[in-house]
Amino acid sequence: MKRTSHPIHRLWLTFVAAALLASCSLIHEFDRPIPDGIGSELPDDDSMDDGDLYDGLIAVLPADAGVSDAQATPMGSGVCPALGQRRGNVIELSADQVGTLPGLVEGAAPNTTIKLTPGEYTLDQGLILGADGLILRSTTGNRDSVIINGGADPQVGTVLTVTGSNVTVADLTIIDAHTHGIHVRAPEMGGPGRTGPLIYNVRVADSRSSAIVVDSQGAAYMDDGTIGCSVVELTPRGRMDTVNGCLMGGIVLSRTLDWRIHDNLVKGIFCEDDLALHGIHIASQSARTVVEGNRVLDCARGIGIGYYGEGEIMRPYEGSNCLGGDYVDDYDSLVRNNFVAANDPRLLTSTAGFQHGIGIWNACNTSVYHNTVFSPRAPTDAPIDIRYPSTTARLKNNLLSHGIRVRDEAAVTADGNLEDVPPSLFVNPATGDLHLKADSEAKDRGVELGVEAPPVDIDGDARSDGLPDPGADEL
Ligand SMILES: [Ca+2]
Ligand SMILES: [Ca+2]
Repeated sequence: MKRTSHPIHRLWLTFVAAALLASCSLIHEFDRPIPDGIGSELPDDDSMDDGDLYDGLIAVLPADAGVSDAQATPMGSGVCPALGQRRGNVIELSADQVGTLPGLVEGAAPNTTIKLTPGEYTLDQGLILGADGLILRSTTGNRDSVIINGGADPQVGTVLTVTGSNVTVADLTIIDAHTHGIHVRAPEMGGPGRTGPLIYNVRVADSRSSAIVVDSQGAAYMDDGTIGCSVVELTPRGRMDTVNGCLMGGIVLSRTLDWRIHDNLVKGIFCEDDLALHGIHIASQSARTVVEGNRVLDCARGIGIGYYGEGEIMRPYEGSNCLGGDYVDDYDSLVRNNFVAANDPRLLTSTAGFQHGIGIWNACNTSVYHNTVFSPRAPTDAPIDIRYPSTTARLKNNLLSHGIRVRDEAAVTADGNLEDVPPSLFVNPATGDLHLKADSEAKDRGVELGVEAPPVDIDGDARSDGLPDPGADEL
């Protein structure tokens, strides 16, 4: 662990060149349990009755096609089962009826399911999902079969605004939002908060501001939600056209409690001439977020827990041990089993470059276990960057291509981390596949975490041999 701010640049030019030429399929055979995540869980068929959302899993889907999806967690796998179907009021709509969609969605009764048949739905206004229990999804379960197109149109703005409790958006794609692809927030300042949104098996591509945003209206909060098994990406087409400069991230949570962000692929959140927010950015007094099993590729900053160094205390959390009076930007969050990789030459040569894989800034009581961070050259900060005096973090069994950095009087407990490891440990680091090679030197070199040990790895493989492998992958 380093306490210097001057990382040595090591350029593996031969390796990078090979990386650019390499191609590989990252589709694996999956036979794995759903992990015991902290926070909200996906509904399953054991908990269902007429009052519940889902009553059984539909057929397992094939893995989606496409470059990004080849690096995403396959749908139908143990950690990303297909969502079940719900009984009750179902409305089916096709793309030639898109003109009726905004009114239909906004006027829907609670617990309505709106299903879209395959096709492209080009909007002339955004959709407001305000009814409790509303579900918007495709008929097929395949997220590539339905595209909701925001046209980068200011009239449309944000494509989906979720204001109800227990709203589900699933199995579809959103492209070219002028603002956000999905914005989740309680409907009114001073009104009651909302809970329980689920965003699942969704792809959000080329939003011109942060792709998925969850925040509050004053003290009306949106808590206890899940964003899982989804793809968020920014391609060169969207990157050249952003609306707030580079003030944007992939998945951005503010003042939220008890969210779970799991098994997503977040890719390409960077700008050529400025510094973007994180691919997964949890800040502004959020608490108890679990960020696990995600692949964060080619983002200027990978995963951020806490961000602001000072501010006004807007949302204190009763029951947290972090209420010392100083401003804290995040409480009691957990980051585990994530892959973060930065290889894209456009990112590495951008003005800001690759800053850090995981940033813990002004975050109290944060656990960072079993993550893998790789880049072929040293990050501007570090693979894990810990800062600000209110930060207390536990870093255990992380596997890192460079050294951890601790600064600004942050307090860290570290054990079992492997730093400055070579790319030869990994299956294909140049594509972000940070699984361990069978003969990897990292095997079995972590420390026992006891009750804090994640029960499974990024694949859903059990961590049961008593000899933890550092990083997100257990062999
Ligand atoms: Ca092991
Ligand atoms: Ca594994």
